[in-house]
Amino acid sequence: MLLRFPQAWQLPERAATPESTYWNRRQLLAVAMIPSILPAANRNPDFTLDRALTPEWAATGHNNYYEFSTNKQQIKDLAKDFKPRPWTLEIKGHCAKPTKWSIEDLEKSMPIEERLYRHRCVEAWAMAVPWTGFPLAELLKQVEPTSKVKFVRFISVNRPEEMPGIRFSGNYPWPYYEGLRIDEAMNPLAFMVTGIYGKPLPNQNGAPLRIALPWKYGFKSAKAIVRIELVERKPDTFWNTAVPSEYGFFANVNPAKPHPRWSQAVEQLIPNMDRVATLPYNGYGKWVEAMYNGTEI
Ligand SMILES: Nc1nc2c(c(=O)[nH]1)N[C@H]1C(S)=C(S)[C@@H](COP(=O)(O)O)O[C@H]1N2
Ligand SMILES: [Mo]
Repeated sequence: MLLRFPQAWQLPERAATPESTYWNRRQLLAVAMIPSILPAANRNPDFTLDRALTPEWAATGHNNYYEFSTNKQQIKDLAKDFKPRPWTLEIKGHCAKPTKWSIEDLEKSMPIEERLYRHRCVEAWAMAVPWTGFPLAELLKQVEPTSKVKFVRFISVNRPEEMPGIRFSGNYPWPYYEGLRIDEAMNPLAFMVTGIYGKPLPNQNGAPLRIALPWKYGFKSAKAIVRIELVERKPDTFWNTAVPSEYGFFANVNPAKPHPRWSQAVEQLIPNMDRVATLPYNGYGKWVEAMYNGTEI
């Protein structure tokens, strides 16, 4: 019988080296590698999921982004030449310190973390993804809003030359714009997004900066945001202006309130379209219920 003894080069490094030497060397390597890799954002343990994460290819290949197309599968291709950098975000309106930042300034100065969030489109498809970003409240605090501020407006970029959907669907009120009440904007769930699956946000998901509001239908979460305005009056919003009978201002996820053309009681998880019961506030009642006193749901 032939007994086979592994050669040193066949052993895992762990087995051939004393444990402490191995780990020290690993730590040195890790330190040496830092400049060449993106620092991984810490995952915030407060946000857990009741379902599997959506595969990355599905979440980045099935999109709504009318500036490019109404065809969800084509947006990825149509958006590939969009230039998300250089980019400036401006905050103005009723505040002590109106400010402009480059996207790099935000990535450096804001407390970047990862959150697992559900995402529910008003059309009834849904996904669950790891977003990277920072709380909107942290950003708004920087400009010192005055007591006049009752609402916040978000304005998306307007680049018809890079966005065929703007060029060819002329009757929509471009650029895309959305709004929140100030308490909604300051809610810890309202999250500014710069990445997904630990990578920079792809163009089709709203690079370089979009918002995620997981208790509301997806259309409230504007992509490619260039300006935030702090205002006194309830602002108009893109979909409420375009089709007021179908899309409201609050748009909190509500299984009991059907869309005029379909039920909202069930949602379908991309990519397999598994059917799951829709939850009030998309399952985020614990964070947001108190803002609405039993109304708007
Ligand atoms: N500027 C802009 N933002 C937008 C939209 C859009 O068409 N334009 N679509 C909204 C809708 S309806 C949804 S469901 C989400 C989709 O985000 P996702 O493609 O990253 O899943 O983006 C929202 N934000
Ligand atoms: Mo949507």
